[in-house]
Amino acid sequence: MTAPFDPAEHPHRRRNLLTGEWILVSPHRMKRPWQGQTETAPPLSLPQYDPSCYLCPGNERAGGLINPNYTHTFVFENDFAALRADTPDGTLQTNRFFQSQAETGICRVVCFSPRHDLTLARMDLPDIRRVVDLWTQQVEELSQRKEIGYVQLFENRGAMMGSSNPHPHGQVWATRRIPTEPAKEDRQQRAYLESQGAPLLLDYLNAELKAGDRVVVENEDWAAVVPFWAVWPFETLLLPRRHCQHLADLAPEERDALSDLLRRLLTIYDNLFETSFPYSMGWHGKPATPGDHPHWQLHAHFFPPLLRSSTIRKFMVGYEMLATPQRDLTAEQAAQRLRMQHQTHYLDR
Ligand code: H2U
Ligand code: ZN
Repeated sequence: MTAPFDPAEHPHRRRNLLTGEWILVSPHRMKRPWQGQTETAPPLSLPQYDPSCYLCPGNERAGGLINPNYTHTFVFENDFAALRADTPDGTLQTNRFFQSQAETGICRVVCFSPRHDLTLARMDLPDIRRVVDLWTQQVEELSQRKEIGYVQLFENRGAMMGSSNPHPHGQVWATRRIPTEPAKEDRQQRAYLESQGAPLLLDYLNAELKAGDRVVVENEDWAAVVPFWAVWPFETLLLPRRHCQHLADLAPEERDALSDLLRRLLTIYDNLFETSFPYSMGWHGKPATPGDHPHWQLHAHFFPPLLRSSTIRKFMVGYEMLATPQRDLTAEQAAQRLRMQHQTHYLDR
């Protein structure tokens, strides 16, 4: 006789409600040996100012412009922008096989701090709050432009995630059209509101808080969970408890609470493998297209690549590329590992 189904032991599929896509969970595979590639851990200490860094105050950037001697945050137009505001509009191709469209947009780089050696996890709360304010102000300003349909804020942190520079920074890409991932979330959230009469992610968060086993950290206004459908080993989803459609909806206290939650979550991440934890993170909120978007709930995704240590990462290859994303460690096991971490940074202990 076989034992009854146990999600902590047996392979199963889980559905990502935000995309409508399925992922595969294979908990029994965690014990397999690893003889593959290992990564180089980030350097242990960096200088506070690096004369060769193109983001440090007063330095010359690759495009030849000089950064001001900024004291907190600093935003500039990306010198190698992927999109331009002045690209002529129009559908280039409507051929059945060769379809293309002109796309316009604005790309900016946002420096979180003048200090070359810091990360968001290592910054003081008032300075993290300044970053939250900066993100908010970028979303507000860019969403008001009639030629912008979506504002994507993101951060690539660490060489492993392709970040070009350790100086704490993120990016903003604002586009005419809604990009692929937010468009999937738009469809899923809209369908849920239409059928259930409430925003999907508000109902989802309440269900997660009730279940408890995927919650990582929370405060009065925010919670971070390893989503039920997480693909990356230590992926998290950060959600406000109240219905907020985008960053500009947050009250001042909610921005403070967000700064607190970010600091705690990122400290937990750094403590997990005692390293400056790499990730790609970004905010998803309501599009800037005309009309109301009551189905939208603001959230941030954190996608960290590390699996077992500061030098062993998960690869999204083979089956993931050709069939469906797969993970070994369950979301519940990952959340438990994260919850066990100190909320004081290992470098401060
Ligand atoms: P990462 O977030 O992946 O590190 O990228 C940093 C961005 O900074 C990248 O998009 C831009 C690059 O185009 N950049 C400038 O705009 N000016 C520079 O002098 C170097 C890098
Ligand atoms: Zn720097």
